[in-house]
Amino acid sequence: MGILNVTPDSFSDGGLFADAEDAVAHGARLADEGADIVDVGGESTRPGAEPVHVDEELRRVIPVIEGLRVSRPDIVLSIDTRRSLVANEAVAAGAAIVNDISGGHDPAMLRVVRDTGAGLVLMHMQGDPHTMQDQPHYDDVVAEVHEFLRERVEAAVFAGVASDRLCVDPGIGFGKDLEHNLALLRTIERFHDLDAAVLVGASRKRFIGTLSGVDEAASRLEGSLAAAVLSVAHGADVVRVHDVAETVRALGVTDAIVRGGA
Ligand code: 9MG
Repeated sequence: MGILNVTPDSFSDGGLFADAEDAVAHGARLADEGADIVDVGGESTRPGAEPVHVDEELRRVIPVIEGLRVSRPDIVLSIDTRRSLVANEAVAAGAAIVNDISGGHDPAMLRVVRDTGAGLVLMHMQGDPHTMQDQPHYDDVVAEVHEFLRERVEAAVFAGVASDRLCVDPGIGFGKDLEHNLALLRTIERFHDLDAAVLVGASRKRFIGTLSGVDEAASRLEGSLAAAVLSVAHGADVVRVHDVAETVRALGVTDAIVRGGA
């Protein structure tokens, strides 16, 4: 899954693709580099980010989804949003998947996904982007994140979303400190018993900068590759990344070693 942030303030590429035409061109480039899915987001979720008004979120993402649908109908698009209204409009415009970092917190989200037949990524987050890194706390991070996702999968299936349309995501960096992130990355296999695909998003995140000593987010390629490779080796089905070409090459080797997929 390639990341297409249409925001002025995302942590590693904020402002780069805020113009719809540039964003469409970048989305096409991500697909050409090997992304199976392009994830379009109009609200920054970096720690400390302020929420954006729904009209502004729609203004950012809908022209990009429409532009990609017309120019590149071959690309599978996902919409990165917490709002059912945005999800609904985005699916009508051409998105096939809803990537919801709140795990379906908006009461109408599961109904929108059911009615549109979209796929759904349910992610775990402690708190919200504005406050989530203010001393996150867990007694047992893996058990608590697993239980949250189990409950959200159950709620989605109860709401009528087909279980083969679901993906779960432990939410690396969302209300988690370094040790929480590492504990989750070491135990990715645990999430497979939830009967959904498993997605991991670690690309360029702060813990990678901390571990590799790289301050600038856009320069965290090597650490991001290490996280993607190990996530897939431990059973992740999807990795959400900025550096698609490099990740695809690294995962080709990973797949051959781990699964004999050469
Ligand atoms: C939008 N977004 C930012 N980080 C993410 C992650 O780790 N997972 C998912 N599903 N979405 C994310």
